[in-house]
Amino acid sequence: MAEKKVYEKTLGVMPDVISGFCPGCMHGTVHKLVGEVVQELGMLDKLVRVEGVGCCGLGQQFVSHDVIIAAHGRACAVATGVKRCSPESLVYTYQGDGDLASIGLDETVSAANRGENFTVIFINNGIYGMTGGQMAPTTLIGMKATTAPFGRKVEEHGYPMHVCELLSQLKTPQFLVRTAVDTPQNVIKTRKYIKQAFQNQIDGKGFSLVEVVTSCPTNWGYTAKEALTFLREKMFEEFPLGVYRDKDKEEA
Ligand SMILES: Cc1ncc(C[n+]2csc(CCOP(=O)(O)OP(=O)(O)O)c2C)c(N)n1
Repeated sequence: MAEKKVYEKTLGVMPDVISGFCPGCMHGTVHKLVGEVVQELGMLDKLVRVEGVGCCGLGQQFVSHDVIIAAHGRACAVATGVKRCSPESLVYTYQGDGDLASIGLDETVSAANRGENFTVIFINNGIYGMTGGQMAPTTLIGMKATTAPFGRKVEEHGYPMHVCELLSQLKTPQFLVRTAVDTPQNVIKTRKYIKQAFQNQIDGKGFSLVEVVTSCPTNWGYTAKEALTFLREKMFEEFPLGVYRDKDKEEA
């Protein structure tokens, strides 16, 4: 039977290597969207990625633009330095929930509050992925983690943290959105949001954050298909998708 090509990587955006991510992981989709959008904006040669530690920190193997790996949680602080020293660069951080909302929460809130002019891509998979499934600030109530083997309990661990809602209490951020890439429609929406977040930076509007609620089949203990069901039934219930702040619309 003749081979039929069903997928091709966008030239110049991603290197021609086999993805090292687990089956059902959504990092690859988000990497592709970032690259394609910035290519469309004609800024690929100016793009600098500051990545957090974790599976998010594997990106340097799978993207074709410049990458700085920040110490765990410090991506927003490093991105602040890069963007302030090199304002012509298009800078984004790429961070997991452990990185952005736990060890790096101060850096995230402070950068958002200062209105730093860069873009944040926040991958919320409800767990510490790379290190083997420890509880993250975004782990759901009752969800098992290696550090919460009987499931997250409110009385011991508090409620899941909602980053878009938290940051929307600040006056400064320009754009805060929570989205997903589980269906073609959501991929199209996420593409639009990522493009807006980068366009905001090009226009000097300040801090934009795109939270992508994703699955981690390996550490959730599900198959890729089961993880999709969990994502839609449980994760989206706790983390409603939508625009939490768009200053352009507020001012219009
Ligand atoms: C200062 C410091 N503390 C702890 C670690 C160990 N560590 C590496 S990755 C990681 C968790 C990352 O989880 P998350 O940010 O959710 O990213 P994911 O792997 O899910 O993409 C931890 C705790 C480290 N590298 N540095």
